[in-house]
Amino acid sequence: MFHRVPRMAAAAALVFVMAGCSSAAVTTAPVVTPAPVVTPAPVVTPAPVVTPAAPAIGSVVMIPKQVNNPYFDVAFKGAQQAATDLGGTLTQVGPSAADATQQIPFIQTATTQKASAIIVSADDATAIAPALQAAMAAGIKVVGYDSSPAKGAYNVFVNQADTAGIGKGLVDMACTEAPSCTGEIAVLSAAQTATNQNAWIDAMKTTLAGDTKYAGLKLVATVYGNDDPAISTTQAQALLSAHPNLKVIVSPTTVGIVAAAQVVKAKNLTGKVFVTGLGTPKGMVDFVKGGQAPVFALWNVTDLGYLAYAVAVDLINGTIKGTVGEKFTVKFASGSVDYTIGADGVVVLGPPFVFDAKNIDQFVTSFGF
Ligand code: RAM
Repeated sequence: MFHRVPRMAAAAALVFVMAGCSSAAVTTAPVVTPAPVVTPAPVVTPAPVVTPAAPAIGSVVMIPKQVNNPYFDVAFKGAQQAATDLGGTLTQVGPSAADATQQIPFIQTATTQKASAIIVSADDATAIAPALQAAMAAGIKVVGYDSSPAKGAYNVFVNQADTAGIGKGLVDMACTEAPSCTGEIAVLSAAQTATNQNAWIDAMKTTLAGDTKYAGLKLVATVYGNDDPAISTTQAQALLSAHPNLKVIVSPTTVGIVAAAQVVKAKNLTGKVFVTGLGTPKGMVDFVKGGQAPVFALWNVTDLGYLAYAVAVDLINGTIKGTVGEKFTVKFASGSVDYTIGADGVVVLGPPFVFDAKNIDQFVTSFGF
């Protein structure tokens, strides 16, 4: 095999020989090494990176227990903010009374209109279950919030707080308000069929029976105001007439607690009968300051709506399926929170806040509802 000597290399070798043979100064032309011939690399246009398109979020329908309840308006605002942040279009529709029979047609219409997700607070867990299962069979994601549909009739239920914790919190607040944690207490609830209300009342009974600390408290009645201001007022008045020794009305509903506090005030029973439960800071601030309801609790309802919508988006995208142990993160305006889906597909927003004279003004401002 022959190696070709490049021509210029040969010429350079020749110059060295000549310089070595003679002492005479020989001027030689400088050896110019030509630039190597560079074959330009072919221009390769990189293949575009193809990211599979995320499914469009589409239309999400929010169905509260009832539409004319300020609590659900706040949750809807939170969900609207999430729709702005995460995409999709959101509508809220629902019955004007907290009634499952009236709630079902809204679920059916959302199914016919091929919503991508339904976010629903159940007026009655089992009554609305078949309509929700039909929606799921049609490929619609179902997210329960606030009041749970029956198991198997939702993909994820967004619970506002731990149920047993709410029950214990309600009893503890009644214990604080009743003189020496003693006397008759009664519950003014919402609809008789409301899953969340009934679960909290059951948890209250478990708490009352489970600790001698509460032995002095006697639960004498549970009545239902249907989350209707007029019915709640009548029920509160009836409680006071039927139980003249009543010390505390516990109302785990934002509508009932206001009605009860108004009745106590109007009947000049301030300081004799106390009200507690779950209410909004704005709705209750005057009664905290007026002494009718020194302490009560709630969660951030705006965040509840935001979380429910974020879960719907993750289900639509397929990021989560609603399986126990799945993790996801939600970016609230206040910061990111990590969540894990628990037993029965339940996600818990977080612990509730307790309001009293010391912090109520601050919460009226920070919550804004
Ligand atoms: C009412 C509704 C709702 C409940 C709140 C605290 O507005 O009954 O379901 O979670 O109060």
